[in-house]
Amino acid sequence: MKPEIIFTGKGHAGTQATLETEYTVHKLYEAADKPAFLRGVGERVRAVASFGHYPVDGKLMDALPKLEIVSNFGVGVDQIDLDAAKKRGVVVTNTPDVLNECVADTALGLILSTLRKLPQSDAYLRTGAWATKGPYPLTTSLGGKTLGILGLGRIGEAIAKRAQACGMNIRYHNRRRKDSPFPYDPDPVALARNSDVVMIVTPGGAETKNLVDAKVLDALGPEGYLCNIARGSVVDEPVLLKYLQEKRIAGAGLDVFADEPRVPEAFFELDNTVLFPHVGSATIETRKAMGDLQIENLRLHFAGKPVRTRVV
Ligand code: 8YV
Repeated sequence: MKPEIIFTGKGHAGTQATLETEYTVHKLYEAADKPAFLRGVGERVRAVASFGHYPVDGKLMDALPKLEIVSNFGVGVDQIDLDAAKKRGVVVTNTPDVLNECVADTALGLILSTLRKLPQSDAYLRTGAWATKGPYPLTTSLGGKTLGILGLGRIGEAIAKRAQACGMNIRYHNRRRKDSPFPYDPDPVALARNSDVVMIVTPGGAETKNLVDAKVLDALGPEGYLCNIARGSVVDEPVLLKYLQEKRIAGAGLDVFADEPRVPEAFFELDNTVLFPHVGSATIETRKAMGDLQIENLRLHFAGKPVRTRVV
């Protein structure tokens, strides 16, 4: 008998196809009546394969009394209630490291696009403005500027390497200082005050919710830029929008948003903002590597072996 598992979201096609050959899969995201769906299958389900932002909370875990493991597709587990999992003895795994370089590439692309207004200059040419209005207006260089990394973990380190290659100086803030050659700022406001560009690389969740607020944006100032490759929840989004509209910061580059895939349309009107649809790790190679790791964690668990990348 194949173990019975649940998909919480429509995710990476190759990964889900492989899982459907190895397990009896129930697709929660397709259920019109989720409580009825869970009453129907919940007693038999031993694992959740988590895709996207659907909350894997205590309520869902209680509907799955035989739940043993939540295997997440992605490094961020802010949609999973880790305390609830711990309390119930449920193992949680994620897919770290295999995406570090790819996300860091996207982060550099975000910095380049935001400071050099690359998408805007592309649109300028495509609309014929180059021929009618002349050269695209000058923008600003990366070289010599200070990049403040908010959350210097493994992805943050990979971003720092790329930014240094572009001539940027690096500083950082973490909850705790780490062994690093880069200057440390004791809080996000100090980091923003000392930086030209702040790149958010922290985990999402309650601990970092609205960590970047009006005080941080005031410290960043009218010549400062904010980039976010982490989670939309880390920024007070309505405040950020207001600061961009009033040019109280110079610009923003955002790959993540508070209520994805819904993005406030007021952002679309802004010329000082670059918007990506959460493509940080979205390459063929990286998403396959993430899926392979998610699958491996499930296989190891059901073989009675230690999982590869355990969170709790
Ligand atoms: C993916 C991510 O967009 O790994 C994460 O935490 O945010 C990205 O890699 C996400 O995992 C896709 O569901």
